[in-house]
Formats: sequence, structure tokens, C-alpha cells
Amino acid sequence: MKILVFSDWHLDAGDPLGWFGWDEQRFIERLEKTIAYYQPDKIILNGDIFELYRYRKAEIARMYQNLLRFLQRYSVVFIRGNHDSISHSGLDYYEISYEGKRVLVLHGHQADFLNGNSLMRFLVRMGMKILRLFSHITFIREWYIRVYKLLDTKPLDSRRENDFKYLAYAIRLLDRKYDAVILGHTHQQEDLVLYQRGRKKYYLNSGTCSRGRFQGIFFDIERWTYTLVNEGEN
Ligand SMILES: [Mn+2]
Repeated sequence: MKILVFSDWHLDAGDPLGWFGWDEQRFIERLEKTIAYYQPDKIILNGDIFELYRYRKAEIARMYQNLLRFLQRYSVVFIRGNHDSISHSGLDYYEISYEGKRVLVLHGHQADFLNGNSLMRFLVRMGMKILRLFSHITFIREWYIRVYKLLDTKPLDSRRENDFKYLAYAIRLLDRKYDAVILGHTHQQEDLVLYQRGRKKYYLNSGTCSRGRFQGIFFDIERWTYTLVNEGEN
């Protein structure tokens, strides 16, 4: 099984404050070329694909109709990140098992507030579930967007300098039960090979396609090899 993993597109509503920074058509062409080259069985969108802190999903869907329609041609898995955790669609993580090897794809913001604190993790998850339940109500959704517009003004990329926090989080998962852990969230593309009792394990980060970059991870689970995709326009 071959997968192509992307994360952190932060699709916006096409306004100047948006982070995506791609012309839709050019982005589709770049995606199409990459998919044609790697021939993945599945495309995994590993969180923060939709910038729902700042926009409503309907606004984004209107802006990127062609891109969303294009993605429907493929087998795509959506995973929720922190910026789109209010989304009603999508998974919290995705697991693949193949011939005794286990791969985990997870956005990675889980490393931010809990650090092994399962109570916090539980509370955040329940809070988000409740918010999601009520997010059909317009004023609650508008309030959510307003709060995050206030909180979330700093540029994303400079905030995540402490990459080792995510690495440490991934290593704990690798130690416990996985052979490969693929995160996103940090906007830093990363790869690390580790050996544990003769098993070759990977920590990978799919980077971002925001601000005109084009990063992702191609992973061939059968051959147990990966390639960093990094071919931004700007
Ligand atoms: Mn994130």
C-alpha cells in the first residue's frame, strides 16, 4: 500500500489574510502531477486542511470548489487538526496495519496541551464534541470564529520552534506500538529513522502547503521506504 500524506493547507476564503497562498488551478496541477508520479493508493490529508478558526467551511468550499471536486476523484482520508477540529467530517487519526507493521497518521497538536495527561486530552476531546454538536447554530459558530481571530494572530511558522516536543511525542508512540508515525502541525517537514530491536522505524512530518509551499510525504508501506515531497513554487 502506497500513501501520499499532506497537511496544513489552511485553505482560506481567498482574502488577503489567508495563509494558503496558492492559485487554485496551479495547486490542482501540482497535485495532479505529484499523484500521477507516485501513484498512491490513498491520499491522506493530515489535518488543518481547512482554516476553520477564521472562516466557515461553506466559504472555503465556495472558494476552492474545483480543488474539492478534484479530490473526490481519489480515495482521500481526512484527518482533523486543531484548526479544523470543529469540522463534522474527518477522523482524529488514521491507522494502517500491513504485514505486522503499524503506521499511525495523526495531526500532532495532541502533543501541545497534554504531554501524557490523559485527563486533559479527555476534557479537550469532550469539549470539542460538544462544540461540534452546537456549531450548526449560527451565533455559536460566529462566536467560535471571533474568539480564534482574537487568539490566533501570530504567524504560524515561527511559533513552532520547539520541534523536539513533537518528536518526543512521536517517539513515545513508536516505542509503545507503532513502526511509523506521521505528523503534521509544525509546518516543518522532517524525517528521522530509528532502530528498535532490529526494527526500522520512522518519524515523519508532512510539512505544509501553505504560503505557496508544496510539501508532503510519500510512503510505500510494502517496501518500507519514504520520499519527502518538497517542490514549492515560491
Ligand atoms: Mn495544526
